[in-house]
Amino acid sequence: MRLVRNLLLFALMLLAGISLAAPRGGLRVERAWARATPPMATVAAAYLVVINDSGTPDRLLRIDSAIAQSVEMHQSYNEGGMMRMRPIEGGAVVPAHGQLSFAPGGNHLMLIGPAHPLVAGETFEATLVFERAGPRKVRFEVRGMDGDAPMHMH
Ligand SMILES: [Cu+2]
Repeated sequence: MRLVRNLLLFALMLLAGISLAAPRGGLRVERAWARATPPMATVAAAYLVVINDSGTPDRLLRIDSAIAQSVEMHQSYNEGGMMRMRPIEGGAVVPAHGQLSFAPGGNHLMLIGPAHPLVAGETFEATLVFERAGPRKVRFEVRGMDGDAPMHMH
């Protein structure tokens, strides 16, 4: 009996340990995709949503990927009726119980100097580096150029 009880206790401890370790920052990355590019494109736009289920804010510091020379986080803003963009400095905040959204028409990821044209149906990998949650591998799906938003200008 004692052995059984000890085994049960051990199993409970294991479960507790696993449930504590599993959420790791409480972040989920969803809807990671990039827009297909013409053959000679020098930039490409990519999007994703980071959902924070925890009560602690985090920050997306940078994105590493072999798909481009660099990946910048860009913020869109309106200047005298013109939509313009600028890099988000110092990382992008993922609010507690909230989300960080990069979506067409708003903030976006800019792939500077793509290694090759992005072709619809292909995928590529990138690593998101968070201040608290650390590195996260994410797979982006490339979608056709005739997507749900117009191409934006640089
Ligand atoms: Cu941009």
